[in-house]
Amino acid sequence: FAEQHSKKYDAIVIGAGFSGLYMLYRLREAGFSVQVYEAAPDIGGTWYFNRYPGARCDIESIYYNYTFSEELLNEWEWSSKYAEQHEILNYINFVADKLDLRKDIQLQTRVTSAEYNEENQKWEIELENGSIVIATYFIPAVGVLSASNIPNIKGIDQFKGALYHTGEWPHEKVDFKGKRVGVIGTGSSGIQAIPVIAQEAGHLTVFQRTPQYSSPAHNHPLDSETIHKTKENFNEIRETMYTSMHGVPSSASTRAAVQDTPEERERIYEKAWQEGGLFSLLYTYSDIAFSPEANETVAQFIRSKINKTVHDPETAKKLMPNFYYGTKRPILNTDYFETYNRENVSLIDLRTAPIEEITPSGLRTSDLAYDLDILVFATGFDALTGPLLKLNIQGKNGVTLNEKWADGTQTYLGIATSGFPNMFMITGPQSPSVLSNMIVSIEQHVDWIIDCLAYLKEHEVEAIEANAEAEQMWAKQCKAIADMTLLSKTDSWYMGANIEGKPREFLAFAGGVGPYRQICDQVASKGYEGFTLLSASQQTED
Ligand code: NA7
Repeated sequence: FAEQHSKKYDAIVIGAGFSGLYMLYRLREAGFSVQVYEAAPDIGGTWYFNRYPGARCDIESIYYNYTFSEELLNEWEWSSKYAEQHEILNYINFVADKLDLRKDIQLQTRVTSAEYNEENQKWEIELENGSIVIATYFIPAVGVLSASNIPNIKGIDQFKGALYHTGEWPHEKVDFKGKRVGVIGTGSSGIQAIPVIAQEAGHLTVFQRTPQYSSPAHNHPLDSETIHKTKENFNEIRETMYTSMHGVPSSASTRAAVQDTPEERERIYEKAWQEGGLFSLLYTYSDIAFSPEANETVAQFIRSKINKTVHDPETAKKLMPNFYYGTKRPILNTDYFETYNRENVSLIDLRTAPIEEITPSGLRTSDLAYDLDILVFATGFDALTGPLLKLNIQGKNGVTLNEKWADGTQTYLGIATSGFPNMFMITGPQSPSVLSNMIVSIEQHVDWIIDCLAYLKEHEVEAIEANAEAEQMWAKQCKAIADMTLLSKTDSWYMGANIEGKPREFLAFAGGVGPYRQICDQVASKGYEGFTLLSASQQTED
């Protein structure tokens, strides 16, 4: 039935954020028929949903844009060093209009399942209204931080006030004026939102479980000279981003922290602190990401900054982070620690008194009750695997992705997974995406996928599938690299540690954006080594 009556495309892409839009553009340019489905009422993905107060990108705006088109680069101008959510969303809309992308995007259309039909080697994708569409290639471009995590706290449905999650922020302005506001969570989202909410709220209570390292963003309007210079030199800048560790045009020093005196280290850390880049402190020395001793020197530097900023010693003590610096994504802030000096802000340490219950009038920890009008969950996401597992994907032999990944994630290059032919993930788990400037990773994945599809077409290949051995090797490699660093020694969402019952494993490739690109290119140049290619005549090539 599905085969006869359904719409058919070469490719179906799910999601109209940065990755889905670029995938659509490249597929169309390469002559493939393509349809994008987006659950939201409009395009933008992450930047459509994360419109909480203070939301902005932690990568410098001049590097946080598509790099594939000179025209787009030249026509767009960012207003500040770190762009706000609404400006990034404007940029996405500008690109969509410029490239005439909307005509192939169906909005407000949630994909409810996707099933691989082994007989005809096609994907059957079911939409919320029950209709089925058919595609040769299935490309989930669903992002890595799009499945909001609202912890299952007792009584959560009883709350009579307004309840929000930062990742699903409403379009209407939330009025905090004079209100008693509670924020749960002090990750990147909480740290961005807290200073802005504090300026308006009657009283803000921050419920903190784990104190975080954070350094000042020193955000400022961009001057025309910086913009001009960036545009003029973009070819070289792009090359440096592509071959870098994190997708930005800077890199770590080759000097070890232990080689310097404490005074010299202090001078170097202070300079990085004043510069304000996301990776500035991490890049001061070569051994910060690897050596506990070196790491402690920068951790101590940040703690002393917190101490100097926060007036009340008790509050300062509660704000002291004590995990390895850089093993969670570094956080830039604007007046975050200063906010705790305000009269209308209080900090509750959930490590000494955990939340026991949400009540109709607020929240109760093990020792006190708090009356609240508004409760903001800045509690993060079921990162990386969460958005994919929500899609109900079924591959060969009736095996679902949820079954396959129940005990651990298995991918090849973070792009494909065995048993799911012709499915390509953009910025999937076990790729460097979350450790990088996301757009650089997105473009690299999309470009690789397009080259792969062109190859398949040229060689009359019907189906491509990752080999189980190749993905086992890839998982081992991801783990080995993470274990060489301090990354896997901290409970973070990179480790799946923020979601109850999620397998504990390092979910990214930590070897760097540049080396990863080389590996992917090598795989392609060897005729897609590690994949099985099934040709039209059912001949298997390797
Ligand atoms: P994060 O970084 O996952 O932060 C979530 C915060 O919420 C973090 O402080 C958590 O504490 C806290 N949290 C989560 N669940 C609970 C419960 N049940 N009780 C109390 N506190 C809780 O998410 P963000 O949205 O801030 O940032 C995600 C990424 O977006 C970020 O890395 C950037 O790349 C952009 P915990 O640390 O788990 O103790």
